Amino acid sequence: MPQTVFVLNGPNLNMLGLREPGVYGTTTLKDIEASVRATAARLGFEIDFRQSNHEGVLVDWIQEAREKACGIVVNPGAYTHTSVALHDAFKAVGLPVIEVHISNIFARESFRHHSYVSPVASGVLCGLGPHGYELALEALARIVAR
Ligand code: CA2
Repeated sequence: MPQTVFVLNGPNLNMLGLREPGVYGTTTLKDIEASVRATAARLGFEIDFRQSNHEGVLVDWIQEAREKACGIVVNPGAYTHTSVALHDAFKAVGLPVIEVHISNIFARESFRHHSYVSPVASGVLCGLGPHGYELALEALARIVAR
């Protein structure tokens, strides 16, 4: 039976490609979902791709992943820099987590330099644009095959 990866996206990522193309490019979240699904098909993963603007909904989905997924790819959006709740949820779920950021958060404002998610992630990809999502899946494939 194929293994499922949850690909979770946080606040405002539904706006990708529609605003601020100078920072985030012109690729939409739908485009990212399509490329993630193509990569997953090659790697033999099922994908559950979701976006929410609500912190508690993301916590619920992380807990749901415990029952349904072999790993999580997450772009937590701005909650990256604020959310102890996401930190605790990832720690509790005990699944491999790859954190993705489209932009290079270290080349931006100092408030983006700290992540509450990174200490509980298996790996972090940032600044590689939407391609980071595909690379995150590749990394997860290696981790779950161990
Ligand atoms: O670079 C990333 O992927 C971020 O996670 C994106 C977040 C930001 O808060 C993080 O610091 C870095 C913001 C996502 C909002 O995306 C928008 C896209 C278009 C228009 C407005 C927001």
